[in-house]
Formats: sequence, C-alpha cells, structure tokens
Amino acid sequence: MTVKTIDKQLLADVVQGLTCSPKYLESKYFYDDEGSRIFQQIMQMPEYYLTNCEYEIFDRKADEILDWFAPNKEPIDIIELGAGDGYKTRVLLEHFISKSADVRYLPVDISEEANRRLLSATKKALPELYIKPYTGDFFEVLSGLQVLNNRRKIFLFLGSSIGNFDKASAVKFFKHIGQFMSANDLLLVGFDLKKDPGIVLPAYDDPHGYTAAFNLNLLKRINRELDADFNLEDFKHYATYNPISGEAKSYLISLKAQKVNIGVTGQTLFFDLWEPIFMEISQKYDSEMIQSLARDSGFSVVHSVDDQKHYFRNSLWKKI
Ligand code: AVI
Repeated sequence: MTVKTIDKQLLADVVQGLTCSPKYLESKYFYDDEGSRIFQQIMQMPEYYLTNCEYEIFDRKADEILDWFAPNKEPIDIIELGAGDGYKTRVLLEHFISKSADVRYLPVDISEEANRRLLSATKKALPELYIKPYTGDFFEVLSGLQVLNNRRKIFLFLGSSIGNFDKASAVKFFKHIGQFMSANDLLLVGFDLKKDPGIVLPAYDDPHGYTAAFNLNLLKRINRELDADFNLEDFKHYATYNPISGEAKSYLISLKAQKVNIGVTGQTLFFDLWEPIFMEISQKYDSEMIQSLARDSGFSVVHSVDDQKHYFRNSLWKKI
C-alpha cells in the first residue's frame, strides 16, 4: 500500500481560499507537471502575445542589453527566477556568447522537470555556456547562493510573472530580492503593458480552451492531492479585463449549487449557483505604475525597452 504525502501548505491554502467569501485559489498552485505542460501550450498560441513580444525585444535589442549588463565587459552571473523552458533567455545568451561575454547562467525553477529540459536544451544549443540550474523556492535557493565572488549579478524576472501578484505582494517580493543584491547588481523585469482590451482579453479567454484547461487543472490537482471530488464539468472558466485598473482576472464559476468534499480532512465545501472562485490576476501596467512599483520596492528604473508594438516592456532596475 502506498501512503500519500500531503502538501500541508496546499491543504491549508485551499481550505482557507474556499471557505472565504468571495472564494479564491492561489495561482502559484497552477504549476504541477500537467499545469506546466498546459502553460507551454498557452505560450505557443497566437492569442498569447506576451512571449513573442519579449522574444522580439531580446532578439532586436540583445546588443543594447549586453551593454546595460556589462558595460565594461565585466564578468556577469545571470540568475533567472522562474526560468521555465528558458526559450526567450536563450536568444540573449546566444548573443552574449557570440560577443565572447564572460557570462554564467544560473536558472532557478520550482520544477525539477522544467530544469532538466532547460539544461538539456541549453547544452545542445550553447555547449560553451556555463549553466547551473537550481531547483526550489526562489528565496531558499538565493540564500544558498550567497557566495562571495566578484561577478556582477543580473537577476531576471521575465514574462510578466510579476503581474500574477497584487501590488502589496509584488513590493514584498522585490524587497526580498533586493536583500540578495549588492549596489552593483541589476534586476531585469518583464511587464505586460496596458493596451487595446481586444488584444488583452483573448490572451486569457482563448478559443482553443487552453486557459480554461489551465484553471480547471488546479481542481484536478486538488482532487488528486487532497482526495477531493470536484466535478470539472460543473465549473466554467470566465475571464475579464478592466482597462482602467489594467487587471485581467480569471475565475471558475460554479454551474450549480453543489457540495465538494476534501477527502483528506473530511471537510465539505459549499458552492452556490454561479458562485465564482477567483483564480488569477494578470496585471497590465503603464509607465507610472512601473515607476511607482520600483520606487516602493527600493529600486530605481535605469533603462527600459519595449517591443515595436509597445505591448510589452523590459525594465532594468538597480537598488536605490
Ligand atoms: C505566468 N503568467 C505571467 C501568465 C500570465 O499571463 O498571467 C499565466 C497565465 N495565466 C493564464 N494564461 C497565462
């Protein structure tokens, strides 16, 4: 008989979120192996413009970016938080290597599988690059990485991952990263910009059903890991975009009044007809919001670069 190990934090967060009013689940739990695979599909669909925009920036502006990172050709360590498949970063790294930059790549990801794939793809494409992936929680990894060396550290937090935090959590996150940085280090952040709502909404309400599957997969995960009995057919994905606040939000809506059992605790959760579960925020930004986020987190913006359509921005920060 195999005994299931329960992720106690997942259990506590799920129970907290689903007994609250309004109900919510934390989007950081989307990324089990299946969730990470669905996210790869999302990134490849034409409606999800974010990936191509950031890729375009790195492809067109690699020279400029290398000059920001190493103006005097100093040795740099690129520490990418949440590297995923590293597809976009590879364009930058290829360019840096072609310019004989003294660069080491230290990607950090929560998923062992993602890191394994990243290592093998990067080794194949760039055999001469020093790469050392780290698996685990960002801050635990960063604590362990605090070795004294004289290489400039460049932290990357790309893909508008910061958009999945509310403002207070984003400030807390950046302040925490700041604790691992010295005055000479830099942080490059990807921001999805406010734009035509007709472009934003389809990225989160796609005709292929990938975003719906991505959200519903968290209910599947709760069924599997916490012995719950969500019936996925009884929930539907719903996405909104508020062009004033720049918040894209997604929900799962209960299609009937229903009870769901959490097997591992024996608790019963109640859902009303049309009751929403708030699943995720994907914040879109303007220049003022980026400046204020940097300032409130203890950073100043030193450079920024947009894609040609001004859909997306990479913003380079240093500690104040
Ligand atoms: C990871 N993050 C930046 C994605 C986003 O655009 O908010 C997650 C996502 N959710 C639905 N589609 C993509």
